[in-house]
Amino acid sequence: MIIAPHASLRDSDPDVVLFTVLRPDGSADAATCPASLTAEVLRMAYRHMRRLRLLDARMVVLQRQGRIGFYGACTGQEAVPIATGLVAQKDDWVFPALREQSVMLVRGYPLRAFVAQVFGNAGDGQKGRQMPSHQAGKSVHQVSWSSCIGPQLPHAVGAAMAMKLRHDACVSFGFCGDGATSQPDFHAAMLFAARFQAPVVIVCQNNHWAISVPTERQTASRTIAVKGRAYGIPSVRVDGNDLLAVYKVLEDAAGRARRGEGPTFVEAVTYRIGAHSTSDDPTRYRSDAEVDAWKKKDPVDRLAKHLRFLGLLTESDEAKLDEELTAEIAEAVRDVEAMGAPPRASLFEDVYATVDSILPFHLREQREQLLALSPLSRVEAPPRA
Ligand SMILES: Cc1ncc(C[n+]2csc(CCOP(=O)(O)OP(=O)(O)O)c2C)c(N)n1
Repeated sequence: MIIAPHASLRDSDPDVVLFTVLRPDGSADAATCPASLTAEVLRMAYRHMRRLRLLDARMVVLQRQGRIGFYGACTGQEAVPIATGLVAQKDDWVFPALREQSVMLVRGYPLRAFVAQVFGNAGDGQKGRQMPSHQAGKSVHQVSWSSCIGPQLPHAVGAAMAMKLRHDACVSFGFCGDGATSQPDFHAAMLFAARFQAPVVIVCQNNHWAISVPTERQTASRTIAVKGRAYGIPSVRVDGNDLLAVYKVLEDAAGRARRGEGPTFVEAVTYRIGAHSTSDDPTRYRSDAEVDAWKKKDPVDRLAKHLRFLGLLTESDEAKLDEELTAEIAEAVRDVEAMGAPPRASLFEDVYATVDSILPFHLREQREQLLALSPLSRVEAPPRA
């Protein structure tokens, strides 16, 4: 089992023990702090955490202003996607659930293309076909967030099996929320990953709520991590708001997968500070007191405190960074919002390998009809019978 006798473990019961590295005073446990988290990586991690925090906030405002249709923020859960982006290597693959879209930003996906996906316009690599926030990026090996809860896990395990069969030293990262662990897909993925020792890291972000259903109503298991142990997968329960701890656990898990030692299951204990999505009002099912208690454990604040403790960040650095990131996001939004809709003809692309030679005659006809419409024409719906 990965669950190991670290000095910072708070409870000797392996079902509930929570791995942490950061201490309340901002220092880190030297015995467990990963050596690869150099000052440079820590600074980069903080930059990505702040950028994501500001980006999510901006996108939620745009939705409220009616400028985008939908957004799924991960406020309060930034440590897991940012640590994943830092740990993942170029050829690894990422299969996100609802809170990990930003992994691709850490892996070099352009901010403008990311924002354009939310607008679904001509700058969107998915040509406006996916729901906003359901990001995907082939260049950074990230598969789309699935609206259905759970299927990305069998996909992640399947991709891992392909890597194994091809003897690629790559890792597949699959994500889910606590609610998704009640889905059959979760169990199929865990069973298969364990039985065939797939090089996969399955991460459950336990943010305590599946929309309005609290975790204690979701499952009778004592923790989520114990479910991995039942399948015979080394499992670890980590403080999901402690970037250093999450990084360490993911780095170890990816190393195991790369060395052919099989899957790891991670329960990252965290909290969704904001709404489930812009379609949700969490004040209807949870108390302000609960939210306020978790705000005190904010992952971005905790990393900032650590950087201040190490002398790597001052108040003026923080202000300057926020100013710079806010301007970067504002510029991206301004540029993207000015883009037009995706070209009409793009509707007919991507289903057939080469559009002109293989597109069936009826679709060719429809494409010609669509292209013949003047730019401002609207296709009128037929009158109701
Ligand atoms: C198969 C399926 N069932 C139900 C839904 C509706 N739904 C969307 S998100 C969600 C909750 C997901 O909770 P969790 O897995 O804990 O992830 P979180 O949103 O907390 O990150 C539900 C039930 C869905 N999208 N797909």
